[in-house]
Amino acid sequence: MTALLKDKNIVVMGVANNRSIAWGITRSLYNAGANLIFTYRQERSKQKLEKLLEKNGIEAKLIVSCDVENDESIKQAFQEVGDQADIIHGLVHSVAFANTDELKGDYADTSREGYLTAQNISAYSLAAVTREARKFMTEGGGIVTQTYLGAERVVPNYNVMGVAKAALEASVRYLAEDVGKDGIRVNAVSAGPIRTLSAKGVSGFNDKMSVVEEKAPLRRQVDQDQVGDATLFLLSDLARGVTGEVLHVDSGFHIVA
Ligand code: NDP
Ligand code: N5H
Repeated sequence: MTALLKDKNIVVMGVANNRSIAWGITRSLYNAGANLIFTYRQERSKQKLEKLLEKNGIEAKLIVSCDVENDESIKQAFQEVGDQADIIHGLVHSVAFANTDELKGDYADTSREGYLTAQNISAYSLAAVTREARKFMTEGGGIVTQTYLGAERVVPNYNVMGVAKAALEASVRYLAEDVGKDGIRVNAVSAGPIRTLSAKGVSGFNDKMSVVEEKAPLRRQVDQDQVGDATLFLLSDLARGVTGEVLHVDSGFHIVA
């Protein structure tokens, strides 16, 4: 593939380990020639990331701490990125969180606190990071987040996260309007089920995976590399006419009744 992102500075948020969707995205962006900047929340994620980078011969331009629940942490992180990189050309938002006890049973039983936590980390954070990143996106660029079909349809157990993803997808559209005048595009990838650390242990995950193999037009699982390449497309100039869009990378599962 041609170096679609040669010399572009791209910030990647949400690598926890080698199974993370953000790690699949990292591989695609690296192969396309991008300079990579990473943010992490937990120290353990930073250590995993450093090992992965070393093992794969990838050099990060910068690795900074960023807890998206905290405005000051976001401000500091992007200020540091701006100081070191000067210009940001792209941003990958691949973070979400809900308490496990809210990811089962009735959505009606969601606590106020659990609802706010899911919205805070999984949806509001996209607006907050867009606000800070755009200050340094002086040459335009792309922002891509990760969503799931549970935003559009009732998927058992996804519950509070489905409502947070609906807010995230609406945010993609409102943010696209805000930053479009600066030549910045905002899009989402809606991936089919992929076994990651977040997905591990949540009830109903295995069933969701097998039904994709049975029913999706392509009759195969989705993997991190497919999401990585779609994210690369959305960040690159090939997608220069695309903004406010939700692109399904799900073997076509969402079109089937
Ligand atoms: P991972 O567990 O690998 O990644 C989740 C990431 O979220 C971790 O890196 C975690 O960082 C980060 N995170 C959580 N809370 C915060 C916070 N307050 N501040 C900063 N970072 C935070 O799982 P996935 O790769 O599966 O998830 C990535 C995205 O993909 C999510 O938005 C998810 O909803 C979405 N998605 C996943 C699908 C799947 O089947 N796996 C399908 C469709 C969408 P740390 O560990 O350092 O806390
Ligand atoms: C219908 C399904 C299966 C049921 C619902 C799953 C929802 C998962 C989303 C959230 C992000 C999972 C989550 O927050 C897990 C945490 O409570 C516990 N895990 C952690 O704290 C780990 C250590 C860290 C790294 O995780 C985070 N997030 O910080 C949906 C599936 C078919 C598809 C899917 C799994 C979608 C999705 O959005 O991830």
